[in-house]
Amino acid sequence: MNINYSEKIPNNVDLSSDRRLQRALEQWQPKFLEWWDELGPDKSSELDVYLRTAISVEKEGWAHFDYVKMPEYRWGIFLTPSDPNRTIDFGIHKGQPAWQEVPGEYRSELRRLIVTQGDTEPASVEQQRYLGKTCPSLYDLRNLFQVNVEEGRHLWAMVYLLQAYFGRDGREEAEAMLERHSGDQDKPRILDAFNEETPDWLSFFMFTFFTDRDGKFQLASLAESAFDPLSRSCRFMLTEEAHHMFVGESGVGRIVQRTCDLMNQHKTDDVREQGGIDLPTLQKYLNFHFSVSADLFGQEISTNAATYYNTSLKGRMAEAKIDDNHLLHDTSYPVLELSGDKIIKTDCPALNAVNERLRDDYIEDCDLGVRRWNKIIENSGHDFRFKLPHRAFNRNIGHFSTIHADPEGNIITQDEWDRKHLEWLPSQEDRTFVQSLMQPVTEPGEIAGWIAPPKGKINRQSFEFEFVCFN
Ligand code: BYC
Ligand code: FE
Ligand code: FE
Repeated sequence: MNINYSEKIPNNVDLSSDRRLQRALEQWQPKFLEWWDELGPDKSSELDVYLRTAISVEKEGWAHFDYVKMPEYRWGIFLTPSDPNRTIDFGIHKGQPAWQEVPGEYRSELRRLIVTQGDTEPASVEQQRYLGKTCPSLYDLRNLFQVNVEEGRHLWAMVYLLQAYFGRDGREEAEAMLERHSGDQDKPRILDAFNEETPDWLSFFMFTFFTDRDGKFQLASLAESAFDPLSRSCRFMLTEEAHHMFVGESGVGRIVQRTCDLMNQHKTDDVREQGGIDLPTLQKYLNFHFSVSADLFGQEISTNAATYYNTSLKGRMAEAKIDDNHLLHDTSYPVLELSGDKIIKTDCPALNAVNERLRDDYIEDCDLGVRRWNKIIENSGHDFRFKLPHRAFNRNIGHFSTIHADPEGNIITQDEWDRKHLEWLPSQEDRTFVQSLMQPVTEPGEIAGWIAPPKGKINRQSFEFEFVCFN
């Protein structure tokens, strides 16, 4: 399953055998590059960046590292190998062979799912556009760029599906991917989290921890899809996603480590004067990114999600590992709901609660990471612990968007919220402080004072390596 790099668009889908599709994608390619130049990483086109490129879609194939100028990165179309015997695992089409074409009756739903997924990818690149200016080290700069080129490739993955399987509509949607922009007043990105700013590296690490993790769970659900090309695209994307979450978890972990070191060295909890980010401020950023990302799972009770599941378009995470009949007819699932001024648990039809179930899986996964951060604090001898806020906190989608809740999940009045929310979410002052720490460090082996150096290596290259060359 090697990737053909001799073609203009690297691929493992035998693109040259479909001239029409090849031409459509070759027409889209310069528009993508124009978009990258205009809204991708700022002032980065001349840098030599030590990037990995996929050489095969097999597990061991991930290993080619070399210096690349990003505009010359080989974005392409890579699907995991096809399994000709694959059958559908859930919904009314359960047991039937997976689809190699889009059934006419599901065309618009599938298109919508693919467009929503695809839209997030370039959005994140736009959000992260200026971070290169303030990188804490060359190691981190390289990781940022690695994430950016891979999100660019994820856009290619969805654009391929649109152009290959959705005809004229698909071509129009592919164009629109480059016309909506993060935070744009007139043509914003589709999902709210992707219109927020990512103005500093703390936000970037929180984003890759919390928001890229939504990517992991959504992609895992789409990987269950009966539409086999979508499933195979998402499976390969998931192999790239693991690195993004590593960047987030280790990035925040290194900040926590540095903060604790400063606390010990200076015998104080308030390390701002020492140029560190105090733990309560980190908790506020965590609260913000968790709550904004929780919205990405949609409404708790969703007929869209029920339809997607019932018609075998989008499954649950790891469908094959779940021990039930994979139909969800006549079964229930516990969901938190509002009842007057209380939050109560109610059993809801499981089919309508698919979004909430995925959010539950997500929260559990987030919590594991938070525990690992807490271990760092504990090992440094401090009592402070991070905590995920309650899911009702600071929500804009679903039941809880109509009320205010504190991080513990107590419903509070508008008045209380107005008085207290800046104890829980970053204030302008917090943001200004964090921004003030964002001074670029671009000498090999050096690092900013608010974050600890990494422990691991990239392809056996240690932290001192010149991961990005400014010629
Ligand atoms: N913002 O029935 P509901 C990633 C709308 S991240 C704005 O619950 P559904 C990445 C909704 O559209 C993964 N609007 O909706 C990470 C609907 O509108 P209509 C991205 C929202 O469809 C980092 C209405 O509210 N992938 O890859 O069940 C870096 C009713 O809601 C939002 C996907 O999302 C929102 N947050 O659930 C780079 C997978 N939530 O019909 C990349 C594809 C809901 O009333 N998308 N609405 O007009 C989906 O599966 C679904 O669209 C959603 C929403 C789960 C997002
Ligand atoms: Fe992605
Ligand atoms: Fe990602």
